[in-house]
Amino acid sequence: ESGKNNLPKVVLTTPNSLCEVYLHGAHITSFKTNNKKVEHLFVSEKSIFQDLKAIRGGIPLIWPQFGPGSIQTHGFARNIDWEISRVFVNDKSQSVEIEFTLHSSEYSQKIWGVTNEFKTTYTVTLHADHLDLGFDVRNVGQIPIEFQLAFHTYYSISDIENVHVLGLKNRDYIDKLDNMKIVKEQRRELTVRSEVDSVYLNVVPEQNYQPLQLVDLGRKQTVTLTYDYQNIPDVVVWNPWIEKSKKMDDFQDDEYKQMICIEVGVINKPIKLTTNQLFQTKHSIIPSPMPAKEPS
Ligand code: TA6
Repeated sequence: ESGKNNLPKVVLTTPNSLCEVYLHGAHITSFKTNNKKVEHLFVSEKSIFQDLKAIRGGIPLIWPQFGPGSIQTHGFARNIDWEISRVFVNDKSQSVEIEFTLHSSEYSQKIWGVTNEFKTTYTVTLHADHLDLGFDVRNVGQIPIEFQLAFHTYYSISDIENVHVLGLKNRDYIDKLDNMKIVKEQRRELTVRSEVDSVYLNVVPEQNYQPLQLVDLGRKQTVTLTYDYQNIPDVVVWNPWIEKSKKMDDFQDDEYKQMICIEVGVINKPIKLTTNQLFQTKHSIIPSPMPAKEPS
């Protein structure tokens, strides 16, 4: 169907859940559970739905660069249209799956700077109570390709003062607000009371592993983020706070209170793919009602 600004989008539903994806950037803009009543993703009221511009919110696909790339910040995958290559309804698991494909083109080669030949597929699987994302890249050219990847998810929250992130204690992070200094995270509960832009490195399970979770005391809800930590081990936490929000033309000044980005990806050590090599990874977003009391 046609979405904002008449951009084409698909809407996936199960009896309990809903997911909306624009072909532009294969960009997920809505993921609802609880009988389609609870929206887990934030999209800015001022988001601009037009070609060559990323939608502000939802799950931007950051590929093949994270950060200031050759020509576009955060790569080109989120700025161009993908095509739908498969839809699959799985009655057994009560899920519905859609696959998007992006082929290399002169546009991507211009942006990427070299004549890379790739076939990238992005699979979105909506379950009754969670969302599975799969991202595959095959190098179908004659030269090696190198890339970063991040699922740049904007979570919708009751208020920034009500939330904290679990699972990052004792992890090293690059503080992008302090000259890329590497700092060890001391906090079990990571709260946000000012601008934050941190790239946590190699967040892989250790003994008595605390899963990566976003706890929202206002919504009485926890979202657990699971991911293929061998391939996408890095985790970014970002909130623009007041000053940065004012500088973003596709973001309202006070919207920093309603969102937090927790982005799983591979940033610090880019992936290298030789001819015909296949990279595959996956990431799941699993909301659940918060336990009556925090596990001790
Ligand atoms: O993931 C955090 C970040 O890299 C921030 O530095 C900020 O630039 C944010 O992404 C949004 O970037 P965008 O290009 O979508 O405005």
